[in-house]
Amino acid sequence: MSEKKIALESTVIAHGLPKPVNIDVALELEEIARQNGCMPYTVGIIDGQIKVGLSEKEIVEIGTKEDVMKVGTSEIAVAVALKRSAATTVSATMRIAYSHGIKVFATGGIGGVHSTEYWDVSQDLMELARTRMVVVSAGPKSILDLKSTVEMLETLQITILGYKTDRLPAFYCKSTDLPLTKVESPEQIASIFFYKERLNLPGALLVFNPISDEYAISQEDFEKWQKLAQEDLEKFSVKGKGVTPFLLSRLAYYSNGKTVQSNIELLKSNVRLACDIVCQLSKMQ
Ligand code: PSU
Ligand code: MN
Repeated sequence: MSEKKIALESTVIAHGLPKPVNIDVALELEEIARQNGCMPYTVGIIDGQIKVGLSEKEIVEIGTKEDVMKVGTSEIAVAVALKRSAATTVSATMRIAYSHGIKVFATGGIGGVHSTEYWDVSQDLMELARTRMVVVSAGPKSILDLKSTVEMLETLQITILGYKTDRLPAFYCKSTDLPLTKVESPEQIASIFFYKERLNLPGALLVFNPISDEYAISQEDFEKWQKLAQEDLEKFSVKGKGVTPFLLSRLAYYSNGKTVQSNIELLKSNVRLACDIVCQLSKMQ
């Protein structure tokens, strides 16, 4: 039987979580994958070299150094050519992992449509539209314009499933009022993916796994902190790639670390579900 592989990304390590817990989390996620019968491959770029499976030393490097780039698919070649070290986002991680034959990927929250007054739509969506992988996340990041993100996912023909839920989860928040197709088990997810391959249908199977009750943040608390974080974004005129990391760090500040704890727990839960899906897929092949 072939090895059971899951991909993990490195932007959440370098730019999503605060130092130094980021490194502990990255290593713990890998350990959870192993305990659940899978080999973790954390994707990143070290001095221009694409790594599918960063070593512990490389994870520490990506999680510590200050000049680590954040690259989506469009900047992979830039980091390689200029021999830079880079953390890969959902889009770049998918592109690289897919070309190495990995079919299942676990992350925290996907990128999407931001609520800025100008056009800011994550590259994640384009990659999800063209690359056939199972991607497990806790929903679009709550900092996004969720309605527009869902519409955009639909336009791009991305298959979306709610794991044991028929309402869109939104990262730290367990649920919204946006409807979803519900699935009940990793078996069902694996069989939908099996048919996506069999029928030669492109694009990701995006599985939204809601954060557990214990770590979920109430809509009310989230909105309070989000308002303050958005005000800071405007005050400091942060733009482009900086937007997501900036908002996440301001939310961590205003929530007194609560959002960080939630982010860590949802990541762990997504890795567990991703492993269950890989195990089901390997039974089907
Ligand atoms: N999930 C997390 N934390 C993160 C991210 C995801 O829990 O920091 C990262 C992912 O790498 C995702 C990126 O691809 O945020 C989206 O960034 P942007 O909005 O700039 O495309
Ligand atoms: Mn953006």
